[in-house]
Amino acid sequence: MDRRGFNRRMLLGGAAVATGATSLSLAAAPNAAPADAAAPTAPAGGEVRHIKLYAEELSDGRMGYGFEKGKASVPGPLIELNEGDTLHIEFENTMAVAASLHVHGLDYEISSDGTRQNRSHVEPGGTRTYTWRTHAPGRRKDGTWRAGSAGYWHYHDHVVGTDHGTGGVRKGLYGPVIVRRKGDVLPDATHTVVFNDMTINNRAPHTGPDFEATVGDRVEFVVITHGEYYHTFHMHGHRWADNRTGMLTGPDDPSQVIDNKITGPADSFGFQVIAGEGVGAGAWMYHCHVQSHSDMGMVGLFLVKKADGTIPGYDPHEHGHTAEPAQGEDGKDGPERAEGQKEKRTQEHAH
Ligand SMILES: [Cu+2]
Repeated sequence: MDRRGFNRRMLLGGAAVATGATSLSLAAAPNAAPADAAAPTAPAGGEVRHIKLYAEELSDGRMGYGFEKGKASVPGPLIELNEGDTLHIEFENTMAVAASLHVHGLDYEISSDGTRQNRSHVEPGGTRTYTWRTHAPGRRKDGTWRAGSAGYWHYHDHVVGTDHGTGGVRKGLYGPVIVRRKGDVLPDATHTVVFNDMTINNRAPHTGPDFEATVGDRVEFVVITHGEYYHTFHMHGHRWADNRTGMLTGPDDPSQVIDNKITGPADSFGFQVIAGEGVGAGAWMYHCHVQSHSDMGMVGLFLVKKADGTIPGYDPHEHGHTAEPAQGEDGKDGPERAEGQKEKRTQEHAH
């Protein structure tokens, strides 16, 4: 199965029964759809899902979250919801220090805040269920408009090191959350870039992560910032809209189209691009555009291949970079996966 079809199935996952005929037909015949067919879109939410999440110490001193024991990664696994969904997360802290799970942007009661102040953290070896809820936008009884939960959000520890999780975040206890609205266009692949202090995804300088795609793929990026510094996220050859989805809704959408965005601690945003659209294949850089930061190694590659798999002008041995798979892809469907990134999309774990 091609990547497009595989990911679409993962996104729908256990929700297939609850979605309309349109989604089911798209999911059933991914290879038959011509390249210019309408993009698949997110279904309505309303599901109740249960997943497990572990906090683990990694052998190199980092800490990570993972859906399975022994599979923690930095960043943690992508968690996707549709507006209206509820997620119960059974969180197990396998570490020698207390930890927690704190989320941005979603609805949660104080008992799911993930802070010491209200005893919603988890002692070493302990387990706690955090509940995240989401809602669609709508009008309040007083006539004002209430925003929906849809957006590019993130989760992180709030306990390790200090009462703000400064030690946990520094060591890698963070990850992406995407809440989609019914009708949002679904990508072929999703990648997460976290500017954490002077690193990208806690990696050594000048070692990526690099992300692979083929010209024409719809690729989604989630960009999160943590730590002490402000950064600017820049991508070569590709642009996006500075709004909720990163995509224009039509010819009259007033959102600014950009290729560079300032981002500070705990900010998150996301967008989708068509790989190589109008510019072709290539080793397209993305990097922090603070000059000293890019010089110090806050840089990776968006490796956009031609249909035949080649990348003009690119010699991987020159850079020592290693490509990283999309979050949510299955290992057997793509290149060898980076450590701990073997989790399928969240919906796959719902039942
Ligand atoms: Cu920077």
